[in-house]
Amino acid sequence: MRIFTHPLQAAHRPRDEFHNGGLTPYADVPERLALMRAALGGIETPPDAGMAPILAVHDAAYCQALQDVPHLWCAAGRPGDAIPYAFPVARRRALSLSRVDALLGAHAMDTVTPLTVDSWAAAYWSSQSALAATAAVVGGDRSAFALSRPPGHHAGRDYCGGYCHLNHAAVAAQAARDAGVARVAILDIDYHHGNGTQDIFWERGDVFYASIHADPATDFPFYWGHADEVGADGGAGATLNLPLPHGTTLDAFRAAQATALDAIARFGPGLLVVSFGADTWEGDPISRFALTTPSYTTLAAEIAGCGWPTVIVMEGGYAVEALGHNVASFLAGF
Ligand code: Q9C
Ligand code: ZN
Repeated sequence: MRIFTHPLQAAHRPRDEFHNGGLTPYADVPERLALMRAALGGIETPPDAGMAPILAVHDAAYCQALQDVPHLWCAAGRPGDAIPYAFPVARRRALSLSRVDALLGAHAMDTVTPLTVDSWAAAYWSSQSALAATAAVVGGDRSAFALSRPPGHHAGRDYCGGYCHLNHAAVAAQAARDAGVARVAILDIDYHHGNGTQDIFWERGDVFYASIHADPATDFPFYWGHADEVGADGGAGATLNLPLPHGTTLDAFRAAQATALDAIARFGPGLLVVSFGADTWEGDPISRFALTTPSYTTLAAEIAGCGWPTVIVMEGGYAVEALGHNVASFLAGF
């Protein structure tokens, strides 16, 4: 299986995230990439497919804000990384606001996703990795892996959040559509609900989104991923949410994945994008599921058994020392 990642993905290194009343060390450390690289062989650097496939999913002003905000932050003489503190929760609309806090808050959903001057390049190349993997699969490969980092599934068309800036899985799915694949499914098996991916395709019937995740009643992102969210308009019925409780082990996860795969089979995709997070692992420092390293081979084999051409995109997983083994275990199932 071809694997894509770019060295600039490691440049993004925020110091802290703000939650639970204070600053704590940022969980999405660049060492995640080094350990995944070490556990996998034959990694390729993606070609640069430019902005067009990113702008097919993301708002242009948002992409510009991601690039401008860290520089405006520095120019304002601010210490540390750029973290928003005010959010337009009511009557959100396009305003051209020059103050960095207003620009940032208008494009963010939380305070755990600081921006640095290197964030844009890391996110951009993570999307390019996803695009290279998609091109390989559209070109006839059975599967390919985008070693994306920072992750993507919490990012929406015009907002960042949950350590995510650009939604690589959405960029991959849209690129497959634009390459002529009529129906694309996304299976999201990160511990957290992929609110950004769901939001981007909420009203679309051509891209099916299924997610298995910790119940948002107890876990981030709280406001999305509840079982009654099924999409709307042309996308009504093309979103499937399967929340699970803390302590979930392989058997219950497998049953949920079987439900998701059945729904995807009924949808009939020409290509599958898997948003894969290893934060479902028993030792993950910010999560509460109990999958083991061998669990991932089992889950992946069941996905592979469905026979759809598959693009795998890396999302979360914060037990850094185990991450390489968990990713290698998942890819072994293919
Ligand atoms: N106790 C992804 O896995 N929660 N994002 C911070 C931790 C944010 C995770 C609080 C988790 C975001 C892609
Ligand atoms: Zn996650």
